[in-house]
Formats: sequence, structure tokens, C-alpha cells
Amino acid sequence: MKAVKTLGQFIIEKQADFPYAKGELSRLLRDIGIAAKIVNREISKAGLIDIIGETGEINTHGEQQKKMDVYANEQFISALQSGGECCIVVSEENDEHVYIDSEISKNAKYIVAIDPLDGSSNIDVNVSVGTIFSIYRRKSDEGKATLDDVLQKGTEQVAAGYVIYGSSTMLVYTTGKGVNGFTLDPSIGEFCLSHPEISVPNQGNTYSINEGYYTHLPAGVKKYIKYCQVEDDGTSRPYTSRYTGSMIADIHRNLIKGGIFIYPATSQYANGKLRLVYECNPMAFIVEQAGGKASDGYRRILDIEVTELHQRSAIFIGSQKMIEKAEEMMAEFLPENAKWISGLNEKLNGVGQIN
Ligand code: AHM
Ligand code: MG
Repeated sequence: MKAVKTLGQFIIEKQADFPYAKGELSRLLRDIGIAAKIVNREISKAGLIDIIGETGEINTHGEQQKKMDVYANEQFISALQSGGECCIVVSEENDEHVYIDSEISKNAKYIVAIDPLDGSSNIDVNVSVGTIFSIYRRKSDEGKATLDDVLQKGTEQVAAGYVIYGSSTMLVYTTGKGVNGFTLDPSIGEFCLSHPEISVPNQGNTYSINEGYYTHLPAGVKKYIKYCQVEDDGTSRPYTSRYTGSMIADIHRNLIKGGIFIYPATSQYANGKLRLVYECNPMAFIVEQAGGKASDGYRRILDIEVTELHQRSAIFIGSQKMIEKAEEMMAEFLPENAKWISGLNEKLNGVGQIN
């Protein structure tokens, strides 16, 4: 019989990868795992309890807050508070960064950015939703951390992961040494290693984008969509289109089977919809660690300067070859303001050069 390895056992084993660490990161990951189980418990009975629907409040992005968004936010913040390893939480559900105000947490080393319930509009109709998290080491050594500690580029992440509450519940994470996935076994209440060393196929045959926005899409994206739809035996086109409205569900599928997920800038939303700090950066770190690629159409997501907590970014993420193809088409239709994209000329290598 195959031995089961729980998330807790795996985290302890992997602590040896960080010889100078004192176990705080391991405890942080464990706390996130516990909160995920609590949130999962409530989501799985969402139709039975009064947790579906809206709170009547509007969140920081002008969107209706769902009851489950608020519940998940509280659970994760409370788990991080009792763990004592995190000094600040940045959440999609809070306008400002939240200080974990306790004696043990104020000098804690880590900052956690979180989207407690991504795709929450899907909860009312029983489609997969998820939690995304990203962990940074604070820049300052001690005392009260500041916003400056929080605004770090994606390359500075020490760990990132997501939980998908789907037909089964999974936690997938990376600490920069590959990506591993754990499935929740409800009979023992533990996340168990089910997808060791996840690797994204270089090329897939699925594309995910909200084609309802077609009229508002950049010309390069329109061209790429048409490319996906054209018959071509050599490249197994046409590709299949799959878009759930839950980024985690779409990216998780592409992570396992290969594919591309695009949420571009549109003529209505110049920087796209998804948030850099707690949506794009963590997913980019995971996908890169699994051998894939993540870009805003022109440059690597993880290299983008972070200037605001709720900054938005376009994202093209998934199988390496598919992202490169989409980037090639984006480069043919550079926006007028493309000059500010540093290093773009070098990267374009002669295609669509700007002066
Ligand atoms: P949310 O964080 O408010 O749930 O929004 C993020 C979600 C993503 O999961 C999904 O890919 C996207 O919004 C769907 O947006 P749209 O309906 O514009 O296609
Ligand atoms: Mg979200």
C-alpha cells in the first residue's frame, strides 16, 4: 500500500531546504492550510446555510462583497493572527494593509498577500472557487513594518500557493523549489500529497479568455484568438476554449494539462482586471516554478514594479510556447505608450521595434 504523506509532514521534511530558517515559514504554511480547511467546510455546505449571496457592502474595487468573501477573509486573517509569524496581511477585501496587532506578531518576519476567495461570484452556482496567497519577507529588520515593506516585486516572493475548492479540494504551493499539490482527504481531514513536482506541458491545446469582451480586446489578443481557432493539423489547432470565470480553476487545469489563460487590458480597463499583488504575482511564481511562463503581454509579471496594494495588471499565463506565441502577436501591435516598457526593444529582438 502506498504511504500517505500529509501537507504537515511534507512541510517539515522540506524545512531542510532552508538551512538558516527557524521554521516560521513552515508554520505560516501550516496556518494557511488550517484556514483553508475551515473555509472548505463552509463552502461545501454553502447551499444549506445562509452564506450564499451578497453582504450589501461594496469592496475596495467597487464590487459587491459576497458573504463568503468576508467569511474567508476573516478566517485567513484570524489563522495568521493566532500563528504569530505574519506582521501584515494585504487582502483583496481590505482597502489598506492590515496590521496583525499582537505582541508576538509585531516583529514577525513575514507579510502575506491574499485573495481569500477568488471567483466568488461562482459560489452561488456551485462552480469551483479558490484562495490565492503570496508570502514575502519584510524588508525592515524590526519594529512596526510599513507599506514600504509590503510593496515588493513578485521576484521577492518566498512562497506562493492557491487552494482550489472544486470537485475535490486541493492546495498547491511553491517555495521556489518546484510546485507540489495536495488533495484534501475529507475522511481524515488532511491535505495529502497527490501531485508531486507539477510540471506544465510546454504546449497545450486549451485557451481561456472571456471572449465576450472581444470588441474591447487589444489587436494582438484578437489575432491570437483567431490563431487558436484556425485549423492546423501540425499544431493541433483549433484549440479548445474553456473559461470558468474562476481564474484558479482555469489556471489549475492549464497547469496540469497545458494551456494559456489570458486576462488582458481592454479598451475599458487599461490595466486589465486582475490584481498584481495577490492574484497575478502568486500565480506567476507558481506557473514559472512549474516550467511555464507569465507575462503582461510584453514583460515578465514577476518583474513589474509594485507601487500600489491593489494595482492591476494584464496577464498571459500558462504553457511556455503558447505565451511566447501570444507575446509575438502582441508585439506586432504595440501601444503608443510602449516606450516605458523597459528592456522591450532588446526583448522584441527586431520585431515591432520602437524608437
Ligand atoms: P474576483 O477576485 O473579484 O473574484 O475576480 C477575479 C475573477 C477571476 O477569478 C476570473 O478569471 C475573473 O475574475 C473573471 O472576470 P470576468 O467576469 O470579467 O471574465
Ligand atoms: Mg480575485
